Amino acid sequence: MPENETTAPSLENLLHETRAFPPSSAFAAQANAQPSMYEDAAADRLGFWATQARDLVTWSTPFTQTLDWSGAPVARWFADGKLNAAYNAVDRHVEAGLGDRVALHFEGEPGDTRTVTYADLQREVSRAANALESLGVRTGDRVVIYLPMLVESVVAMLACARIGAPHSVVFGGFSADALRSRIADAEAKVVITADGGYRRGAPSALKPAVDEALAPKEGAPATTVEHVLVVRRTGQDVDWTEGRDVWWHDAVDGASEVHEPVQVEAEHPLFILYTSGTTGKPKGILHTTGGYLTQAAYTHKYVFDLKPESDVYWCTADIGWVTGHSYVVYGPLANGATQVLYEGTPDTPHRGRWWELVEKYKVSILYTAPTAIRTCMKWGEDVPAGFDLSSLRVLGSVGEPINPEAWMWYRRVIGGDTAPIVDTWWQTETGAIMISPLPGVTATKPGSAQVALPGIVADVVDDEAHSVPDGGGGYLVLSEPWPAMLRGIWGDLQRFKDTYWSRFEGLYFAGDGAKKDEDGDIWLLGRVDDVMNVSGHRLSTTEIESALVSHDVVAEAAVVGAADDTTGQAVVAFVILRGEHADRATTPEGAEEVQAELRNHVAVQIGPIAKPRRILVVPELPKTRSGKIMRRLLRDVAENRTVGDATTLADSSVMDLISAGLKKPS
Ligand code: 6R9
Repeated sequence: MPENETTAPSLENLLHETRAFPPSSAFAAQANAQPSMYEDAAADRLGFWATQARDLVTWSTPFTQTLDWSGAPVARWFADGKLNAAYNAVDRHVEAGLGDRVALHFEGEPGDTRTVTYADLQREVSRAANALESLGVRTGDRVVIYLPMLVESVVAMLACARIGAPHSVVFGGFSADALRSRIADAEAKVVITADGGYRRGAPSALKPAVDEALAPKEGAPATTVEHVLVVRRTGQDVDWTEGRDVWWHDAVDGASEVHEPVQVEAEHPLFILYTSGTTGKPKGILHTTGGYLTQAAYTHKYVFDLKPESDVYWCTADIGWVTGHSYVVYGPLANGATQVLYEGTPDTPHRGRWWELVEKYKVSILYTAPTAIRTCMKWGEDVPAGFDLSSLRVLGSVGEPINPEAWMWYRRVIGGDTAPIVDTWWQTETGAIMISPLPGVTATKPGSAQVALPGIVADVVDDEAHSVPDGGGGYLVLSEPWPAMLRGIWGDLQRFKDTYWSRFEGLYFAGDGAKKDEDGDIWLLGRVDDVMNVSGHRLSTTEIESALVSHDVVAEAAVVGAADDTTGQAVVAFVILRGEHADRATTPEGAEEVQAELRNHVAVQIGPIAKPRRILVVPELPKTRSGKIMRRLLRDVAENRTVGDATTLADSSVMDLISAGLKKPS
């Protein structure tokens, strides 16, 4: 077992979890997935993927070669084929006579709605692609998208894909600084944003963060951005830079609704998505077109049992996360699905908002995160009980391990005790779902992602890379290349190799602890590195530590993720104040003031999502002789446990000092 895995308390529960829910015969009889898929893929893995790529994706130039792994660990899938991702997501459905099918049921937080058919989407995406081209965007140029959940967000991504201009979506909750560094790293030519979006019943501005991110800053390179395209959503006032800023409606509404999609090579970059790593600098995860689209469509069809003619699908993820890319935009649209797109928060204007939407649109497939489920559990069963949820027939979970209790609640209260739950394990890096039950085939187990999908090879290994026996625990690895795998870290091939391929020879190291049960099913146990998972969002301890240390009063900081019932993990920070500020924290009021200041500082530097739940001012940090902070011990403190073995500390009295300090009334 990895020593520093983060979810130790729940491991005990997991080991005793023995319930299983076999599929009903009625579900199995109509299921897309068949048990034979596992055998087919095992017998001829590459042939299996080639079949998926031909069946689910339309190629303008068919590929003849499935996988080229000669440049490992950078894979080339379907490399001599050509295609366009936006054409696959939109135009081909219109050409097949499905133009009138609803692609998006948009629901704004204030209650405004918009119904977008595939034919509408084709016109909108074409107009937006023409508008981007008139702003100078060409195939290969990068476009940063910083938007709330709007129809325009989906349109913007597809317009980029139509031109072959890789997009990089930055979550709207990230700060100007985070946005600046991502724009700079991607060397973006255009930024697409909005005046603001609706959040918890009020307009929340976005454009000022873009203005700040693009303003000249000492020590920062001059920006590469030539234009900012601004969607009018809330109507709030915005500052305007003439010549640079352009309203979306001015550029897009009048543009031609005819646009020829650019057919790109399968390995042409589709997007860059930044994610937290173990060092402070976010990693630009690079995905290409053909393999990514194949696996996004394949997983969406089989894992969710999608029947595009009759299902209404809803994935609650924001497009700023990879789940929004693969399971709001590319997977569902490639499969011609009808989906719900919701702008706001689950409790605005009331705590039943999600369930109201399920009832209103007769949602049949719901894909969400454990943190949301636990929040709903906290609000009580009465809330969903007030709505008709009988349309739901498949439930999905993603983002972090789902504890058996939340799984059972999800099944019983939301799924009416019948809808199968698919607990889907994957990462920004994997591009699409890798480990998940298949509804209609797998007998599901509460809390386990269970089995690698047909075509995927995963294992759990020990420190020496040996596969652990059933019942054993270790590290999750992926043993064979897969179509949607990342093709690298933008501009940093060495970091790609070091991060994922250096731990175990020839195996992809996912950074997650896992165990195999007696049936060989996989149970995920959380991160084994210094990446936290807060409400299903990855945050780097190092990144938050550097943000804290950049504040004048802080000398040193250590951040840990402490187990939290609702958010999975919560950020807890330990800080040492600089000598000249040390006395500020000697009174409870003073300490509170410092804590508030630091929390805001982190929000500004990274984004509100990274704000520490608790900040503890301490006199020292526990360090090993080599100077590495022993986060395990701090986690013990943060989770109110007896502090574990501290013998490898350079100074073993440090923990007493910390514990004593914290016992003082504050
Ligand atoms: C899709 C996504 C990836 C990390 C991953 C793991 C955790 C995601 C999970 C899960 C247990 C699941 N994770 N799904 N852990 N069970 N079903 O979340 O991508 O934001 O890159 O996070 O999330 O720790 O390594 P990303």
